Amino acid sequence: YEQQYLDLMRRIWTQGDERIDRTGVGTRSLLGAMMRFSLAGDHVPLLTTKRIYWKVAAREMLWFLSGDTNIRELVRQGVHIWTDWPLDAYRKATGEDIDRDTFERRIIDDTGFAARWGDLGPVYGAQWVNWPVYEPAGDGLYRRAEKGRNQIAELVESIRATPGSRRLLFTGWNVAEVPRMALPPCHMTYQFQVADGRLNGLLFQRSCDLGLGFAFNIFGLSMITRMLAQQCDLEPGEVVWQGGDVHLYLNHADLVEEQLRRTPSGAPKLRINRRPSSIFDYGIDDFEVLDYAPQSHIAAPVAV
Ligand code: THF
Repeated sequence: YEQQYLDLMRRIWTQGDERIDRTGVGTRSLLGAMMRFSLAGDHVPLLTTKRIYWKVAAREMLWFLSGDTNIRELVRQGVHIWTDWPLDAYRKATGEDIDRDTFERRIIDDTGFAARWGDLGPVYGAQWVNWPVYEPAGDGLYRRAEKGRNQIAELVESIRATPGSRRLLFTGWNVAEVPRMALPPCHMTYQFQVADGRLNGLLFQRSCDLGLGFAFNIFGLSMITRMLAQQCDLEPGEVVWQGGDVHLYLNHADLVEEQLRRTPSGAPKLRINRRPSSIFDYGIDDFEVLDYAPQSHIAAPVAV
């Protein structure tokens, strides 16, 4: 199954359109790609041609579902993948040449600092479980309702009540709020389908860092599909990944060349050890990956 990924990587590296992107690093890029992976028999599309820290991806997914948009809880759990954006904003705003570790320490130790500098704006979690709703406040004015829409809770209800629906989806792309986000959602729309007692999951990702982020995003899609299936008494089916702008950063040359020399090995499985009482009650210890014997980790810088 992983060959699809390596083939796409090779195609973009050799044929992608080279341009300077938003980050200034430069990419080779292609518009439009699709991959499919089966989740049957607990299989999970976890890359084996390099080690993926799947617990980092799992903690990130649980953080999205909690509705949190501040990096503090992630940093507390030893997850550093979102630190670079607040750190960059802090450095630009203050001119202070603070290093990453010191910044993260202050986020953990100082509640006020975390509130001021650790928040990413109304990103994923905010839209997933608390999409803003406005209600009439008289005189043609509207005010923001105290409680927003919980797309995830509504999705669970919809899968159970109307499994044949073509509207089983949630999205982070809130047009009105995109300008206030530290980064507009990359993995932006998730859609589900019930077929023959199985739950299939699809992700549309408008922008994909194929060398780094993809592995996390496909694991996240598989994980939430498994969780939803469990909550709705369905078997896991397959996951479909659709990429918009799929790219490789030019400073990932070593990673790309090394990974393309490797051959996929083994078939990892994801096990959920418990059935929590709702989609919001899962914890990291509920997840276990089996039969994962990846090849060595390949370090690569993240473009901010
Ligand atoms: N920006 C860019 N340029 N790439 C991305 O993948 C990306 N994301 C999120 C938001 N912006 C992005 C952040 N997610 C890593 C993994 C996921 C990230 C960001 C960084 C990363 O550095 N992974 C390393 C080390 C993991 C670790 O230290 O635990 C790896 O080797 O996998 C895509 O959602």
